[in-house]
Amino acid sequence: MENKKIILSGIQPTGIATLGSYLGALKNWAALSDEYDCYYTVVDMHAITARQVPADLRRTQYEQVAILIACGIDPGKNTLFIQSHVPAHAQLAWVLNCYTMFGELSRMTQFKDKSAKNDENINAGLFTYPTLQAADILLYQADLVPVGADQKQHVELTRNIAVRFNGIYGDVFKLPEPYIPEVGGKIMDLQTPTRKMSKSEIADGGCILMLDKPEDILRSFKRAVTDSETCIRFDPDNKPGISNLIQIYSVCTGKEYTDIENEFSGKGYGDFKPVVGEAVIELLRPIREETRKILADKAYLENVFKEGAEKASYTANKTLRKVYKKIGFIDSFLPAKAQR
Ligand code: ATP
Ligand code: LTN
Repeated sequence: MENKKIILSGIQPTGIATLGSYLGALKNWAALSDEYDCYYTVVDMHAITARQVPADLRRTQYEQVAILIACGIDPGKNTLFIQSHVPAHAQLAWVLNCYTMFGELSRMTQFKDKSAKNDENINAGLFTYPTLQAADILLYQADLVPVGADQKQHVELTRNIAVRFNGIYGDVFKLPEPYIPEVGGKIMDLQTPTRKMSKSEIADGGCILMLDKPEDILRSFKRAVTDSETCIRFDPDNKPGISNLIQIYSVCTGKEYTDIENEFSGKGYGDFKPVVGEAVIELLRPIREETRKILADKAYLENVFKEGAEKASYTANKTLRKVYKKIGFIDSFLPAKAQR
């Protein structure tokens, strides 16, 4: 355990995770979980940067943790926890805010996109969202951060903050690397294939959620927007819809793009779309069934939350104590050492 490299990643409990989140991030979370010492967190504090219905937020946190376990992440071997259960995240985020520049945060594309979409609620939390994410990562001295391509900029900012802090105080933080899959790093919406598939845009059927029923998944794939040609060829600039389907089929089956093009040469979109839909259904079926079983045992999940928070706090408080000491806060008022 001690010599393994460390992974941290997070997912927002703002709804059921999408097929995009699964292929871009969660699939890797599970694949890496035997080889690394993994900390996976459900980031409720990030979620409230957009207005949430409290009862829905509470429910989706249970669902999200159940989905992670159903994906193959064993809470006995990894640390699975809810962000707000470990106060060190908020504490380090405040410190890091004082080492992050206004200009840096203004350049974050996620902030620009989200504030453009919701100009009624451009709150300070949405602006400083990346410093809380940096705290998530740096508290655990993570080597790797498995995420989708959209999060690369936030991991780069995290490195910049860490370099700045280390430059002043010595080696406090390890510099993390993003881990983004070559295929699947950016799954596009099935109705608007020039836009990332996202759970905040589920209205038009272009988004597949991990717990969707097989018949709904198949219907969404049959209706996927393509182009006016007929040939199945990977060309994201000119054929974004069909290229997205090829990408999805490739991650589901492990087949190369050229093999897929050959397999479907001479066949039409009407043949290809349901085959991709079926591959996704089979990929998600065991996860959906297992999630339902896990969700039936609330006491088990609450025990996972509790043990996860204890394990995470132990590591997080070690880093926080070091940071507080370096910046000149007085030791004796630091949080008591957590027991492991
Ligand atoms: P929202 O759309 O509400 O902002 P999201 O779906 O982008 O949320 P999360 O569910 O918190 O955000 O993302 C969890 C992980 O999944 C992140 O690592 C993110 O990069 C990845 N991810 C999300 N959507 C996609 C996608 N369409 N393709 C690949 N990876 C994705
Ligand atoms: N910002 C990410 C979620 C997130 C995260 C993290 C990812 C919060 N903290 C730490 C990796 C590491 C998102 O919007 N998907």
